[in-house]
Amino acid sequence: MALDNEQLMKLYRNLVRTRAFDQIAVKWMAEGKLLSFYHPAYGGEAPGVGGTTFLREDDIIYPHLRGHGLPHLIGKGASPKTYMAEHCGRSTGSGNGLGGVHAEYPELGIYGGGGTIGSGFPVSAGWGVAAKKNGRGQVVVCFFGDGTANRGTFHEAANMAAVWKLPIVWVCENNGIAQYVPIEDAYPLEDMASLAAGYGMPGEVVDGQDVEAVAVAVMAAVERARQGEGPSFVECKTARFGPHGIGNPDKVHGEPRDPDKVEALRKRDPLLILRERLLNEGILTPEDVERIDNEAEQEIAETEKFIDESPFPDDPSILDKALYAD
Ligand SMILES: Cc1ncc(C[n+]2csc(CCOP(=O)(O)OP(=O)(O)O)c2C)c(N)n1
Repeated sequence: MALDNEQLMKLYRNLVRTRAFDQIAVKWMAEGKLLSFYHPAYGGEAPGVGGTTFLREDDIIYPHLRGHGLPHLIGKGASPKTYMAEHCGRSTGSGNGLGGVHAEYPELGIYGGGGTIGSGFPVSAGWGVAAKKNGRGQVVVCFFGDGTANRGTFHEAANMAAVWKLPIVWVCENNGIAQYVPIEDAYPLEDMASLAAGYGMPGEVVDGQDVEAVAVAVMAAVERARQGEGPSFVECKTARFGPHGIGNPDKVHGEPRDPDKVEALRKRDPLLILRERLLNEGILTPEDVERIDNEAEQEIAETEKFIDESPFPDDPSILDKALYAD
């Protein structure tokens, strides 16, 4: 599947919006506006944006922790306004200000998350069972990091998904480091996608800095799942340009990351790679670049106003609403 110009522009816009919101989250965290912790998506936005932008509205996703799912939520069409309000603990947030970093947009197939990494695997398998049973052709896309793939929950869920041919796409965002642990200390093979062979599903490696390559690979796996052919594994080789989380030292093995290596990673910025390509091919003009940047800035200004005007939750009865479905 090749993407048309309109689809490429959609990816570009979502990357720009993701980058802008990710950067403002870091700023708001420093200012104390953002109440929860934050793990920036910076440099690793393409798997989330590429893997969600062309999903069906009723497809289900489990977002990765980077940017607390901002790339995935923006790609899926969720409102960054209500998500950032959630991060800031406001009652207008997607979880009434009680969910913190976890987003809930049930109408978009986003049902929250968990702080325990790897908790997304079994719930994704469960959603896969539901999707298979209801016959509506929904697909589940579960995003996770390389370190998270080493949790036992992945292997249980991957096995069940394969045996029952569940409509699930496992998308590994491999940035080569799990907080401070380099992948070579935690995983014996070159590619995480090799894990797929153990469960009899296709495993593909893509350039995770090329958002189009991600979108094409994930959507092919999604179509396969929709046709009833079962799960697939897509590994996106990506990067993180900054520290694991705000307030964490940017270290590996207790030593600062090699600045030359970080600089080399930054040369492969997913946003700039796509921008350059679209400009070279005349799909995007310099005026478009400015307009899209301005639109993102405008969206942020509106979001900030919305947050500043939103109260913190203060009515205890909100807990009933949060715990029980109508
Ligand atoms: C069970 C569990 N152990 C440890 C943590 C703390 N923790 C949060 S993110 C993270 C690293 C995850 O690495 P990876 O899956 O590679 O994702 P990355 O952050 O590199 O994108 C760790 C250790 C946690 N949240 N849950």
